[in-house]
Amino acid sequence: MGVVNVTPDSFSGDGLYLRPQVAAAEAYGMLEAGAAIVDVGGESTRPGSEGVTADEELRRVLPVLERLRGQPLSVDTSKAEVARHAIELGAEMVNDVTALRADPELAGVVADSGTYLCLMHMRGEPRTMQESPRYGDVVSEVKAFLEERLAFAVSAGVREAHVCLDPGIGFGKTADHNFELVRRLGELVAIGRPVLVGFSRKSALAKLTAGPEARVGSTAASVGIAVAAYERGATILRVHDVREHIEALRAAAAVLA
Ligand code: HH2
Repeated sequence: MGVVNVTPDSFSGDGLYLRPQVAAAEAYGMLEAGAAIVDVGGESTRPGSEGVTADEELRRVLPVLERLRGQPLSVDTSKAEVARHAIELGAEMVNDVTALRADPELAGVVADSGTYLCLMHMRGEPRTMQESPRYGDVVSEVKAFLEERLAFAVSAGVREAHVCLDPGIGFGKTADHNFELVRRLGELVAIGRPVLVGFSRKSALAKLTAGPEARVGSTAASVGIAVAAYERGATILRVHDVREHIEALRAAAAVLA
Protein backbone atom coordinates (compact mmCIF):
# COMPACT_ATOMS: atom_id res chain seq x y z
CA MET A 1 0.00 0.00 0.00
CA GLY A 2 1.54 3.31 -1.11
CA VAL A 3 0.96 6.39 1.08
CA VAL A 4 -0.25 9.61 -0.51
CA ASN A 5 -0.67 12.30 2.14
CA VAL A 6 -2.47 15.37 0.83
CA THR A 7 -1.62 17.36 3.96
CA PRO A 8 0.66 20.28 4.74
CA ASP A 9 1.95 18.74 7.98
CA SER A 10 2.62 15.00 7.66
CA PHE A 11 5.29 13.74 10.06
CA SER A 12 7.15 12.03 7.25
CA GLY A 13 7.90 15.33 5.57
CA ASP A 14 6.16 14.38 2.40
CA GLY A 15 3.53 17.13 2.49
CA LEU A 16 4.63 17.96 -1.01
CA TYR A 17 1.41 16.72 -2.45
CA LEU A 18 -0.96 19.56 -1.71
CA ARG A 19 -1.08 20.21 -5.44
CA PRO A 20 -3.45 17.53 -6.75
CA GLN A 21 -1.47 16.97 -9.96
CA VAL A 22 1.67 16.28 -7.93
CA ALA A 23 -0.14 13.95 -5.52
CA ALA A 24 -1.78 12.04 -8.38
CA ALA A 25 1.51 11.73 -10.27
CA GLU A 26 3.11 10.35 -7.13
CA ALA A 27 0.29 7.81 -6.78
CA TYR A 28 0.66 6.68 -10.40
CA GLY A 29 4.39 6.25 -9.80
CA MET A 30 3.67 4.04 -6.79
CA LEU A 31 1.22 1.90 -8.76
CA GLU A 32 3.73 1.55 -11.57
CA ALA A 33 6.38 0.52 -9.03
CA GLY A 34 4.10 -2.32 -7.93
CA ALA A 35 1.82 -0.97 -5.19
CA ALA A 36 -1.40 -3.00 -5.02
CA ILE A 37 -3.32 0.03 -3.72
CA VAL A 38 -2.68 3.67 -2.81
CA ASP A 39 -3.97 5.20 0.41
CA VAL A 40 -5.00 8.84 -0.02
CA GLY A 41 -5.38 10.90 3.15
CA GLY A 42 -6.22 14.55 3.80
CA GLU A 43 -5.87 14.70 7.58
CA SER A 44 -2.54 14.36 9.32
CA THR A 45 -2.47 12.04 12.31
CA ARG A 46 1.02 12.98 13.41
CA PRO A 47 1.50 13.22 17.19
CA GLY A 48 0.15 16.57 18.42
CA SER A 49 -1.87 17.34 15.30
CA GLU A 50 -5.36 18.86 15.42
CA GLY A 51 -8.14 17.47 13.24
CA VAL A 52 -9.48 19.18 10.12
CA THR A 53 -13.12 19.69 9.07
CA ALA A 54 -14.81 17.38 6.58
CA ASP A 55 -14.96 20.28 4.09
CA GLU A 56 -11.21 20.85 4.29
CA GLU A 57 -10.49 17.13 4.03
CA LEU A 58 -12.73 16.86 0.96
CA ARG A 59 -11.10 19.92 -0.60
CA ARG A 60 -7.74 18.16 -0.29
CA VAL A 61 -8.56 14.60 -1.32
CA LEU A 62 -11.32 14.87 -3.94
CA PRO A 63 -9.19 16.47 -6.70
CA VAL A 64 -6.59 13.74 -6.16
CA LEU A 65 -9.14 10.91 -6.18
CA GLU A 66 -10.74 12.36 -9.33
CA ARG A 67 -7.39 12.13 -11.10
CA LEU A 68 -6.98 8.53 -9.93
CA ARG A 69 -10.37 7.20 -11.05
CA GLY A 70 -10.20 3.55 -12.04
CA GLN A 71 -7.09 2.86 -9.93
CA PRO A 72 -7.07 0.73 -6.75
CA LEU A 73 -7.69 3.32 -4.03
CA SER A 74 -8.01 3.44 -0.28
CA VAL A 75 -9.12 6.57 1.58
CA ASP A 76 -7.49 7.35 4.91
CA THR A 77 -10.36 8.99 6.77
CA SER A 78 -12.45 8.75 9.92
CA LYS A 79 -15.34 10.74 8.49
CA ALA A 80 -18.44 9.22 6.87
CA GLU A 81 -18.89 12.19 4.55
CA VAL A 82 -15.35 11.94 3.19
CA ALA A 83 -15.63 8.15 2.84
CA ARG A 84 -18.96 8.48 0.97
CA HIS A 85 -17.49 10.85 -1.63
CA ALA A 86 -14.32 8.79 -1.98
CA ILE A 87 -16.33 5.61 -2.54
CA GLU A 88 -18.38 7.39 -5.22
CA LEU A 89 -15.07 8.12 -6.95
CA GLY A 90 -14.09 4.46 -6.76
CA ALA A 91 -12.27 4.00 -3.44
CA GLU A 92 -12.44 0.32 -2.54
CA MET A 93 -11.08 0.56 0.99
CA VAL A 94 -11.73 2.84 3.96
CA ASN A 95 -8.73 3.13 6.27
CA ASP A 96 -9.99 4.44 9.61
CA VAL A 97 -7.31 5.11 12.23
CA THR A 98 -10.06 5.39 14.87
CA ALA A 99 -11.48 1.93 14.08
CA LEU A 100 -15.05 3.27 13.72
CA ARG A 101 -14.98 5.22 16.99
CA ALA A 102 -14.99 8.79 15.63
CA ASP A 103 -18.03 8.98 13.37
CA PRO A 104 -21.11 6.89 14.18
CA GLU A 105 -22.17 6.94 10.52
CA LEU A 106 -18.98 5.50 9.04
CA ALA A 107 -19.79 1.84 9.78
CA GLY A 108 -23.05 2.17 7.82
CA VAL A 109 -21.31 3.78 4.85
CA VAL A 110 -18.80 0.93 4.70
CA ALA A 111 -21.48 -1.75 5.22
CA ASP A 112 -23.82 -0.34 2.55
CA SER A 113 -21.11 0.16 -0.05
CA GLY A 114 -19.41 -3.20 0.48
CA THR A 115 -15.92 -1.65 0.55
CA TYR A 116 -12.96 -3.06 2.42
CA LEU A 117 -12.16 -1.62 5.84
CA CYS A 118 -8.98 -1.24 7.88
CA LEU A 119 -9.46 -1.05 11.65
CA MET A 120 -6.44 0.42 13.46
CA HIS A 121 -5.53 0.52 17.13
CA MET A 122 -4.87 3.95 18.63
CA ARG A 123 -4.55 4.87 22.30
CA GLY A 124 -6.08 8.32 22.87
CA GLU A 125 -6.18 10.77 19.97
CA PRO A 126 -3.39 12.25 17.82
CA ARG A 127 -3.32 15.48 19.86
CA THR A 128 -2.38 13.67 23.09
CA MET A 129 -1.50 10.08 22.20
CA GLN A 130 2.25 10.27 22.79
CA GLU A 131 1.95 11.61 26.36
CA SER A 132 3.65 8.73 28.24
CA PRO A 133 1.74 5.75 26.81
CA ARG A 134 1.61 2.80 29.25
CA TYR A 135 0.34 -0.75 28.84
CA GLY A 136 0.38 -3.90 30.99
CA ASP A 137 1.03 -6.07 27.95
CA VAL A 138 0.80 -4.01 24.79
CA VAL A 139 0.22 -6.97 22.45
CA SER A 140 -2.68 -8.48 24.44
CA GLU A 141 -4.29 -5.06 24.86
CA VAL A 142 -4.03 -4.25 21.15
CA LYS A 143 -5.32 -7.72 20.29
CA ALA A 144 -8.35 -7.40 22.59
CA PHE A 145 -9.11 -3.97 21.13
CA LEU A 146 -8.93 -5.22 17.53
CA GLU A 147 -11.13 -8.23 18.33
CA GLU A 148 -13.72 -5.93 19.91
CA ARG A 149 -13.67 -3.47 16.97
CA LEU A 150 -13.91 -6.34 14.46
CA ALA A 151 -17.00 -7.67 16.30
CA PHE A 152 -18.47 -4.16 16.33
CA ALA A 153 -17.90 -3.69 12.58
CA VAL A 154 -19.50 -7.05 11.81
CA SER A 155 -22.48 -6.24 14.07
CA ALA A 156 -22.91 -3.02 12.06
CA GLY A 157 -23.18 -5.01 8.83
CA VAL A 158 -19.58 -4.91 7.54
CA ARG A 159 -18.56 -8.25 6.01
CA GLU A 160 -15.88 -9.87 8.15
CA ALA A 161 -14.10 -11.00 4.98
CA HIS A 162 -13.63 -7.31 4.08
CA VAL A 163 -11.83 -6.26 7.25
CA CYS A 164 -8.11 -6.00 7.91
CA LEU A 165 -6.54 -5.14 11.27
CA ASP A 166 -3.65 -2.86 12.15
CA PRO A 167 -1.68 -2.51 15.43
CA GLY A 168 -1.31 1.26 14.80
CA ILE A 169 2.44 1.72 14.93
CA GLY A 170 3.25 5.04 16.64
CA PHE A 171 -0.31 5.75 17.77
CA GLY A 172 -0.05 6.04 21.55
CA LYS A 173 3.00 3.77 21.82
CA THR A 174 6.65 4.05 22.75
CA ALA A 175 9.36 2.83 20.39
CA ASP A 176 9.62 -0.37 22.47
CA HIS A 177 5.86 -0.96 22.23
CA ASN A 178 6.09 -0.63 18.43
CA PHE A 179 8.92 -3.14 18.16
CA GLU A 180 7.17 -5.54 20.56
CA LEU A 181 4.05 -5.43 18.36
CA VAL A 182 6.05 -6.45 15.29
CA ARG A 183 8.07 -9.04 17.24
CA ARG A 184 4.83 -10.72 18.37
CA LEU A 185 2.77 -9.95 15.25
CA GLY A 186 1.80 -13.63 15.07
CA GLU A 187 -0.55 -13.07 18.03
CA LEU A 188 -2.49 -10.50 15.97
CA VAL A 189 -2.37 -12.63 12.81
CA ALA A 190 -4.00 -15.39 14.93
CA ILE A 191 -7.21 -13.31 15.10
CA GLY A 192 -7.74 -14.60 11.57
CA ARG A 193 -7.91 -11.40 9.52
CA PRO A 194 -5.15 -9.92 7.31
CA VAL A 195 -2.85 -7.62 9.29
CA LEU A 196 -1.64 -4.26 7.94
CA VAL A 197 1.55 -2.71 9.32
CA GLY A 198 2.48 0.95 8.78
CA PHE A 199 5.98 1.47 10.16
CA SER A 200 7.35 3.38 7.16
CA ARG A 201 9.50 6.40 8.15
CA LYS A 202 8.12 6.43 11.70
CA SER A 203 10.12 8.02 14.47
CA ALA A 204 10.86 4.77 16.35
CA LEU A 205 13.07 3.90 13.36
CA ALA A 206 14.66 7.35 13.36
CA LYS A 207 15.50 7.04 17.07
CA LEU A 208 17.05 3.63 16.47
CA THR A 209 19.33 4.75 13.66
CA ALA A 210 19.86 8.50 14.11
CA GLY A 211 19.46 9.31 17.83
CA PRO A 212 16.72 10.36 20.25
CA GLU A 213 15.89 13.68 18.57
CA ALA A 214 15.51 12.26 15.05
CA ARG A 215 11.93 12.25 13.77
CA VAL A 216 11.79 10.67 10.31
CA GLY A 217 12.95 7.08 9.80
CA SER A 218 15.09 6.29 6.76
CA THR A 219 13.98 4.25 3.78
CA ALA A 220 16.49 1.50 4.65
CA ALA A 221 15.19 1.20 8.23
CA SER A 222 11.60 1.20 6.92
CA VAL A 223 12.38 -1.62 4.49
CA GLY A 224 14.11 -3.63 7.25
CA ILE A 225 11.11 -3.47 9.56
CA ALA A 226 8.70 -4.20 6.69
CA VAL A 227 10.56 -7.42 5.89
CA ALA A 228 10.50 -8.36 9.60
CA ALA A 229 6.73 -7.72 9.69
CA TYR A 230 6.20 -9.69 6.48
CA GLU A 231 8.10 -12.67 7.90
CA ARG A 232 5.81 -12.57 10.94
CA GLY A 233 2.66 -12.67 8.82
CA ALA A 234 1.80 -9.10 7.82
CA THR A 235 -0.28 -9.07 4.63
CA ILE A 236 -0.32 -5.35 3.80
CA LEU A 237 2.61 -2.96 4.31
CA ARG A 238 1.71 0.74 4.25
CA VAL A 239 4.81 2.50 2.87
CA HIS A 240 6.10 5.70 1.31
CA ASP A 241 8.98 4.23 -0.75
CA VAL A 242 7.15 1.65 -2.81
CA ARG A 243 9.86 0.52 -5.23
CA GLU A 244 12.38 -0.26 -2.49
CA HIS A 245 9.81 -2.18 -0.47
CA ILE A 246 8.62 -4.20 -3.46
CA GLU A 247 12.18 -5.27 -4.29
CA ALA A 248 12.98 -6.21 -0.68
CA LEU A 249 9.71 -8.07 -0.19
CA ARG A 250 10.17 -9.99 -3.45
CA ALA A 251 13.59 -11.10 -2.25
CA ALA A 252 12.20 -12.08 1.17
CA ALA A 253 9.28 -13.90 -0.48
CA ALA A 254 11.65 -15.94 -2.63
CA VAL A 255 13.11 -17.43 0.54
CA LEU A 256 9.89 -17.78 2.49
CA ALA A 257 7.72 -19.29 -0.23
N1 HH2 B 1 -0.12 5.73 9.90
C1 HH2 B 1 -0.36 7.01 9.56
C2 HH2 B 1 -1.55 7.36 8.92
N2 HH2 B 1 -2.49 6.43 8.65
N3 HH2 B 1 -3.22 4.20 8.71
C3 HH2 B 1 -3.02 2.92 9.06
N4 HH2 B 1 -3.95 1.98 8.79
N5 HH2 B 1 -1.87 2.52 9.69
C4 HH2 B 1 -0.87 3.40 9.99
O1 HH2 B 1 0.14 2.99 10.59
C5 HH2 B 1 -1.06 4.78 9.64
C6 HH2 B 1 -2.27 5.15 8.99
C7 HH2 B 1 0.67 8.05 9.84
O2 HH2 B 1 1.64 8.07 8.87
P1 HH2 B 1 1.62 9.07 7.61
O3 HH2 B 1 0.40 8.88 6.80
O4 HH2 B 1 2.87 8.90 6.86
O5 HH2 B 1 1.67 10.51 8.27
P2 HH2 B 1 0.56 11.59 8.63
O6 HH2 B 1 -0.57 10.96 9.36
O7 HH2 B 1 1.32 12.57 9.48
O8 HH2 B 1 0.09 12.19 7.34
